[in-house]
Amino acid sequence: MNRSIKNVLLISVNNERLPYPVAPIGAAYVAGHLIAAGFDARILDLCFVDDDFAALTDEIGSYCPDIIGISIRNVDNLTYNRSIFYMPRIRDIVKYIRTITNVPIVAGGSGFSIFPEEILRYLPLDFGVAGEGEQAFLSLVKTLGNGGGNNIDIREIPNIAMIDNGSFHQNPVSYSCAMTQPDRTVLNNAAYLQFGGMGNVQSKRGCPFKCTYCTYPSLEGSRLRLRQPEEIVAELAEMKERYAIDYAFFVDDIFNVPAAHATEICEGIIRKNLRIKWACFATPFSFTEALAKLMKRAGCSGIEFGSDAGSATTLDAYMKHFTPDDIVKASSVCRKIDMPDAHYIIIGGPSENEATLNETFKLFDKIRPRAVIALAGVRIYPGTPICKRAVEDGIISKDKGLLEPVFYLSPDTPPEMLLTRLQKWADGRPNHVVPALDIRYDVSTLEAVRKRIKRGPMWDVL
Ligand code: B12
Ligand code: SF4
Repeated sequence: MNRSIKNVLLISVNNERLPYPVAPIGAAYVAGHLIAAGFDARILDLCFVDDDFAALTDEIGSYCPDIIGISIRNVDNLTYNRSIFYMPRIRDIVKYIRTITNVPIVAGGSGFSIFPEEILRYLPLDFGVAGEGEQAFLSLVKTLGNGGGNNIDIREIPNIAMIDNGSFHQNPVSYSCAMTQPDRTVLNNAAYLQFGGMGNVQSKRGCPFKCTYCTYPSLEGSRLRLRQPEEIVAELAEMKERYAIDYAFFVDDIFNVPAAHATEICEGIIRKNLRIKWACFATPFSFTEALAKLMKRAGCSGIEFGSDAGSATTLDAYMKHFTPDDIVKASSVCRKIDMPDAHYIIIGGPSENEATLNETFKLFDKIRPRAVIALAGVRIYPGTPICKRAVEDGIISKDKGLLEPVFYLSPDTPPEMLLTRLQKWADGRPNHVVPALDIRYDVSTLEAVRKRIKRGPMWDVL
C-alpha cells in the first residue's frame, strides 16, 4: 500500500438538469477501482448543491484529500441557438480548489477526453486522463503517491495527458479496461432516482460505426467490448435490491448491436424475473421484431433511435449505416408491439437543403413515432470527418478553436430559415421536442413532468 496518498476525492462538476440529472457513473467506476486497490475514495457531487464553493470548502476541509480528480462530463449542451458552455464555471471551481489546497488536481471524463489539450490549457490542472479512467488514474495515483518509487514513468501510463514546459503531451490512448461495474456506494442514488427518474448501467463499450460527427468511437474505441450478460443481470438485480432503482438507462452507445449480446441480456432479465424497467439507445439498422419483443418482455419501456434524418442524401452525408427504409421499419416494429420510440434527428447538417429537409419532415410525419427530438446544426468536434468538411466548406478556419461550441450549419439552410421551418413543423405536433426553440425542453416543464411521472426519460409522456 502506498505511503503518501491515501484519500482520493473525485469531484463531479456536472450540474445540468436537462433532460434530467444523470448519475456520474464514470466517476463511480474510477472510485471503485481505487477502493478495490486499497485507497479511500469518495465523490463530491455538485449536481444538487446550491453553493459550489461552500461544498468544496466543507468537503476538502473535512476529508483532507491527498489528490483530487475532477470529472468533466459535459463541455457544453450541444444545443445550437441555446448553447450553454459549462467550462467557465468549471474553471472557477478548479481555481477555487487551488486557493484551499495544493494537492495534485487531475481531470478526466468524456468532456475532458474530447478536448485534452484545450482543457489542460484552460484549467490550472496537473494532469489529465483522456479516455477510460479506471486503470490510468490508479496507476497515476500510485506513481505520484510513491514519488515515482514504483518505477512507473508517468509517460508510460496509457491515457495520461499533461502540459510539459508549455508543450502538450498525450500518452497513447488504450481501450482495454477490464469492464466490471461501478461502485454505487459512492453515488447519491436516491437523489438521482427522485430527480432523474432512473439509474444508469453499462453493458458494453465501443461503437464500430463511423458517423461523421461522432465522438463516441474515440471515447470508447471502435471495437466492441462486451460484459458478460449474467454480470449485467446481477448488477441490475443489485441496483433494485440495494438502492430501489427500478428504472435503468443503458448508457451503451448502441444497445441492439451486437444483437446476440442484447438478446442474452434480455433473456437473463426475463429468467431472473427482475421486474425492472429500462430504456436505451438503438440503431434502426437490423432492428428486428424478435429482438424488440424480447426487449419489451425484459422491461424495456423506451427506445431512443439515433435516426438523424429521413433523407437518404443527408444520411449518406452523415455516413450512417442505414437507410430511411430502416427507420420506417424500426418505427413500425415499435408501433406494432406498442413500444415507445423516440428518434433523434439532426437537421441543417452537411448536404442539407430545402429538398432534403422536406424529405426528413415527411418521413417522420409518416411514421409518427412517440417522440421526435430535433436538433439543429451539428456540433463540430476535433478530429471528426465533419470537422474536415467544415474547413472545406468554409464554415470554420483550419485552426479554429472548438472548445467553445461551434456548429456546422449547411450553407443551403441558413439559421433563420432552419429555425422557422422547425418551429412550423413542431407546431401542432405534440410529439416533437426542439431544444433549439425551448419546445417541450426547458427545466421548469421537465421538472414539473418529473413530479408527475416518477420514472423514465419523459419524452414518452410529453
Ligand atoms: C448515455 C449518455 C446520455 C444519456 C444519459 C442517460 C443516463 N440516465 O445516464 C442522456 C441521453 C440523458 C444524455 C444526455 C446528455 N448528454 Co450525453 N451521453 C451519453 C453517453 C453515450 C454515455 C455516457 C456514460 O454514461 N458513459 C459511461 C461512463 C462509464 O463513461 P464516462 O462517464 O465517460 O467515464 C469514464 C471516463 O470518462 C473516465 N472518467 C470519468 N470521470 C473521471 C474522473 C477522473 C478524475 C478520471 C481520471 C477519469 C474519469 O473514466 C470513466 C470510466 O472509464 C456519452 C457518450 C459516450 N460514449 O461517452 C454522451 C455524452 C456524455 N453526452 C454529452 C452531452 C453533451 C449530453 C447533454 C448535454 C446533451 C443534451 N443537451 O441533452 C445531456 C446532459 C445530461 C446531463 N444531465 O448531464 C456529451 C458530453 C461531451 C460534450 N460534448 O460536452 C457526450 C460525450 C456525447 C458527445 N456528444 O460527445 N447523455
Ligand atoms: S452516431 Fe451512434 S452509430 Fe454513429 S458512430 Fe456515433 S455512437 Fe456509433
